[in-house]
Amino acid sequence: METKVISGVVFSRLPSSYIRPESDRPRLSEVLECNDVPVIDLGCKDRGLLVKQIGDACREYGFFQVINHGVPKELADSMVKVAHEFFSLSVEEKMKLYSDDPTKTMRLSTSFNVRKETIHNWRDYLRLHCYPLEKYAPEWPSNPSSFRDIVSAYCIEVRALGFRLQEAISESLGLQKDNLKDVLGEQGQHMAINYYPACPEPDLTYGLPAHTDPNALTILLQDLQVAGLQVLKDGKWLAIKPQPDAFVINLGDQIQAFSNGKYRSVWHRAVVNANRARLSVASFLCPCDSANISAPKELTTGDDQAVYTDFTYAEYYKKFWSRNLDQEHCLELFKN
Ligand SMILES: O=C(O)CCC(=O)C(=O)O
Repeated sequence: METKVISGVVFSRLPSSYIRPESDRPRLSEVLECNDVPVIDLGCKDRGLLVKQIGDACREYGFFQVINHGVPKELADSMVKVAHEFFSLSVEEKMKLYSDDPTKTMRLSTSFNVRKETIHNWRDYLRLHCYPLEKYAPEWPSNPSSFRDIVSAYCIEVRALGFRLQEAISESLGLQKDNLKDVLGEQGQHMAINYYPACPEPDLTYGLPAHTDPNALTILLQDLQVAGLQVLKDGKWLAIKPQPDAFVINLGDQIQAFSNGKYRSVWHRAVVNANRARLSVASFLCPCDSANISAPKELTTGDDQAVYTDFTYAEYYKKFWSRNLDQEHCLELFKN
């Protein structure tokens, strides 16, 4: 099939290139509603308690939600609004930005990696490099006209939030607060604005199939109106209900490696629905390419032998994009 954007195109049936084999469908009726995802109040004045809550969530779930996170509500709302406006542009306008080359620093694309995959996913996405802003913002879409200003302001706030979380995560491992950030080096920042149009046959396909994130930390802003994110816990898929004024935080593969496997980079997926389009904004903090990812010696002593070989982030990222999204955990390929 000629692959191009699906937002703004009307489909009465799901095209065959999106249909998963029977053994690999979302089985939506078996998914559990998850009401006990940790919701962590970052405004908590008791640092010890906050760090403990974050450590427990990282160990048991690999993801959590945060409230009182410091990102102004109006800014998060504007981010969602301008993202909707972008995906409401005409197909012709959007196609001007289309590329299926994952090395591009700004592109509108569809599915996941259309050059590699055999079955497509019911998603369009705008992928942006965001750090340093002065370098990348000038290449972002200029339509809608407010896009660059709103997204730039949002990126600055989200980066600061990510760093605060990384400090607490480092402390929760019994380390100095800057230890994790020091290993990750000058971090890159990417954004995926995901748009999942209403799907004529949502039982047969995914918005994004199960995957873990290759980066360090993901900060996800979800459309409040339409759920779709699911997380694997103890072998069961849990539906994460969007929570007002909250971000979902996912640990990525690099924090799993840094923590010597004590914390989990969680499998997650996005499912689609027949009635409404869904939008999410994922911000990824990524180690610098030359960062040497290895667990600190405090976490690899005694019985805790190093689980993974040392690798640079550039090596890891190349391996990740050379594969299909839903293969085995990429970190398995770096085990000792
Ligand atoms: O849309 C979502 O909720 C999940 C997005 C996601 O997993 C991603 O962009 O990697």
